Amino acid sequence: MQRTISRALLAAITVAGAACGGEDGDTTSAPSTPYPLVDLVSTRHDDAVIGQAGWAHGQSATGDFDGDGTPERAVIIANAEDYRGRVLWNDGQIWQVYIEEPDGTRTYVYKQFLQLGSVLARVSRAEATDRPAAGNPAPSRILLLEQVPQRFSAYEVHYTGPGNAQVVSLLQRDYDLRSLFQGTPDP
Ligand SMILES: [Ca+2]
Repeated sequence: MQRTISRALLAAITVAGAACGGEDGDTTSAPSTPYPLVDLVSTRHDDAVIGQAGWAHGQSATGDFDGDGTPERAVIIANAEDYRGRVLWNDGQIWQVYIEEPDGTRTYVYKQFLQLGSVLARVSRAEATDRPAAGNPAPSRILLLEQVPQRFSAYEVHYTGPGNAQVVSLLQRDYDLRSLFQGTPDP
């Protein structure tokens, strides 16, 4: 079973900005954050999974992202080619990020084609203020750092269960990033 972020959520975001988007029957609660919500799941791209042919870039991390005491797996993949065990990058790749429950249910939070860009994913332990109640496990967060030659962005994923995830935009800023660091090893 595969689920993506509700399209109704995007409509609610468009109308209400960063405010709580509950007016369209959205049952998920907006994260308590001053940052705006964004929908980064493009419907142009079919769901892909780690290890799938043609998706040579795949990394995963475990964490309790919904705070229910059971770990899920977060996965980031890109449809880069593979040649003799080495990842071959083209000018552009589709990048996808999803959270997978132990039963295999996947919730996609990111699907984007990036031209000359990349996404770095990290798992963050939640701060104490994020704990829903004393004694409850604090949910981990997924941080996504996205860079393309003209923009640098940072996102935080809030996952509350299968089919329920929201992404807040911590930073989306236009830059000219074409001047690269050079050296060894090649980053
Ligand atoms: Ca969990």
